[in-house]
Amino acid sequence: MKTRIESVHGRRVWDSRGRPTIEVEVRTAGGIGRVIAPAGASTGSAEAVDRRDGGTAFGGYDVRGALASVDGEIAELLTGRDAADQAAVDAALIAADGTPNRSRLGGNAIVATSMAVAHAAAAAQRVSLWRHLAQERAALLPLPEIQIFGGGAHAGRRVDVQDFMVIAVGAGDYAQALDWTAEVYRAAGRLMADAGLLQGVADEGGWWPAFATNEQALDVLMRAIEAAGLRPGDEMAISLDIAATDFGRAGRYRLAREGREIGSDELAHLLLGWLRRYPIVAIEDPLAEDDADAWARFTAAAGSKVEVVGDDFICTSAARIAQAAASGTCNTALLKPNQAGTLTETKAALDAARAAGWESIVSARSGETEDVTIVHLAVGWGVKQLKVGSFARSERMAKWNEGLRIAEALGQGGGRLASRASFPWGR
Ligand code: 2PG
Ligand code: MG
Repeated sequence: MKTRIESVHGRRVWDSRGRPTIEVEVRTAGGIGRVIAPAGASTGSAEAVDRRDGGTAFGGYDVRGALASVDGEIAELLTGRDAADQAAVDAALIAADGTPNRSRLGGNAIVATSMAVAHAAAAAQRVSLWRHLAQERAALLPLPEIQIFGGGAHAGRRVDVQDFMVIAVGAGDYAQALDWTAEVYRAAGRLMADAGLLQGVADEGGWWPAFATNEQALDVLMRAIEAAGLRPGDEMAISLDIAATDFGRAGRYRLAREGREIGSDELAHLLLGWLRRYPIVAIEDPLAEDDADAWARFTAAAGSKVEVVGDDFICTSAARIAQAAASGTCNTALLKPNQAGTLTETKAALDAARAAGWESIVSARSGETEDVTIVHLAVGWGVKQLKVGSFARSERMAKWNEGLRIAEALGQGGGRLASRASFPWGR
């Protein structure tokens, strides 16, 4: 059997924040699968957790323990199994770990293994992972959601909002979406430098701003879109990740920039004001993960054309999505494989989102590497949107560039996107 797993090997490598992480290599007679685990900074409490060594070396972020899981228990567990049976592999990993949050073997060890197994199965068929996942389905490229400014936990809380992003809603294809975003990114950097507001780049490659308020960021973003020769709203829309779990608890939110604390309704009111004043089509984690009632009120008030995206709130969990759908707390799922734990659980979350009539966005983490697996997941599963951080730094560009390669392999020149009318804001 070409897909029989012959060996599983872990390797300690480094991520985009210069922290140790795990690469897993799965070998079958038919080919090799290799994946590097990413790592988040703004995390939800229901996520699968990475196993880190603690102590003083590398700030406690070392992964020798997780590495031992891969080379020891995990290798023993999977050797001889069929890499083509992803569900069985993932079930075995989950059962062997035995904890609800993967803390024993390590979420980092497990997610890299799970995805490396998928790559190995694809390699044995001599196809790329996206094609292996898409089977006969006609594949589309995902519409990119790209960060222009970084804030929150990714930029020393220089602004409260974590991601100020753009979505090229008027782009004709994937390549054009990247072209337009590149111009907006450049224009934003130039405007900020001219105004003395530029302090380098944040964790995901977005400009590290010295804005006085969150609104100033939105205003500069609008000017950057116009300076790039694009029509805000029509051609280039705005998307925000508030990442409110990072600065809110028990219905109270601390706006560090403005030095004040506000309640859930006040925060919702502030954000709804932005939705009226700026062409915002998606807003992620507008409230904290422990503020479900306020989420429901916000989502009802934001209306059906805005994607209200659950990240920390949902943690890529099928059960949490079903629950959130029943209570109307959001309408779009952010899908991060390392939050769910395995590929099978990530796909289950996508299926739950689809069953609820939600949109989905496949997402990278703030700690990334050259690994491009998530692009293959988005294309292979037919997910219409992809979030990877900014338009700088090679751990981000590797993923945007992989989309261009897939577009070419599909014979789609620029890379066909889902029709505008298939998105909530396009209806
Ligand atoms: C998020 C991600 C990516 P992190 O909050 O959506 O921007 O950040 O990986 O730190 O959770
Ligand atoms: Mg987020």
